[in-house]
Amino acid sequence: MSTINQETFKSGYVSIIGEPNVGKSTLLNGMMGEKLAIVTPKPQTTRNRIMGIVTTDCYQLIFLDTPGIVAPKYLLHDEMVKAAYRAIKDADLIIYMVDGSQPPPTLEAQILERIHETESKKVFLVINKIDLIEASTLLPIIAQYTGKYPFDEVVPISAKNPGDILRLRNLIVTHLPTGPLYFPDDQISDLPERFFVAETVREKVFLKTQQEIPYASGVTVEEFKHRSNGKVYIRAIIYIERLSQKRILIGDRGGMIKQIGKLAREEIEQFINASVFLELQVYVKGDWRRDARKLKEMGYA
Ligand SMILES: Nc1nc2c(ncn2[C@@H]2O[C@H](COP(=O)(O)OP(=O)(O)O)[C@@H](O)[C@H]2O)c(=O)[nH]1
Ligand SMILES: [Mg+2]
Repeated sequence: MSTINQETFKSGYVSIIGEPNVGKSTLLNGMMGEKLAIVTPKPQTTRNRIMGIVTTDCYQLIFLDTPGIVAPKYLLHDEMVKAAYRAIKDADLIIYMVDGSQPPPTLEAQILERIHETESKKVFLVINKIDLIEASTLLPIIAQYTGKYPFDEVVPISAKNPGDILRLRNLIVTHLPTGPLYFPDDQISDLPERFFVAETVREKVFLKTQQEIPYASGVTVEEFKHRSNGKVYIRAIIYIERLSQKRILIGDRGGMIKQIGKLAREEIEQFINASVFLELQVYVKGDWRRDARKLKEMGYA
């Protein structure tokens, strides 16, 4: 891109907030046209605020995907909820996302109060997953929400439908002020490659394991080296809380960890566009989710 027309160029921060599993990360990925945030059918997949930047000749949108708002049980949850509320503080536009196929969220009143406190310029209600409901039920669902807050727009979508994403994107742009290019036009995030590598490994753990294990695991990337043969050598550690969980994660003759490693490697190769040697190690680190220092080490605080 050459130069922007400063009189007409629009830009702003758009924060996506809501309860777990409503489709916030799916929306971010849809807006980006590529996968930045990991997505799984399990709630509480996202643990950090994730920035995705979309730049065209006419606008720059800086999306912030956030962890779902929950009633905290661990210090990790505390940090996740704090990260979500921090992300809406300075937003130019807040997207409050709900799942149209589910009853109204339980923490709705709290979330709306926090949105109100931010005095954020614009607030959209995005009702997601409308592919799962009958068209005739949509109007009553909209009515259910609009009485509770003076939303600037109410937008029913399916975050998996590119047409809906485009419609929402255009609507966002019309509500944003003119503004500067905050980031270089080729930058897609403020997070380092290592972060996305760790997240990809964590996603595969989420997808391949059950019950407590996904939630009891955290991933750090210890080494990330470009070798002279063109390959990238990556060593990552999966932290888990108990020895019994470690056994399951490693699996019979290492079968589980091999599967996780293979799925993660294939995706990392696509993301960084190089062939990768991925080494995964599993360490037991009891109660890391309640330990402030360990959360810091893992990048969650
Ligand atoms: N049917 C349907 N599923 C969706 C839609 N958007 C997201 N999902 C699914 O809902 C689950 C949670 O999505 P995710 O983006 O991780 O939600 P988040 O926790 O709010 O970030 C995943 O299994 C998604 O594939 C949608 O529009 N329709
Ligand atoms: Mg998410």
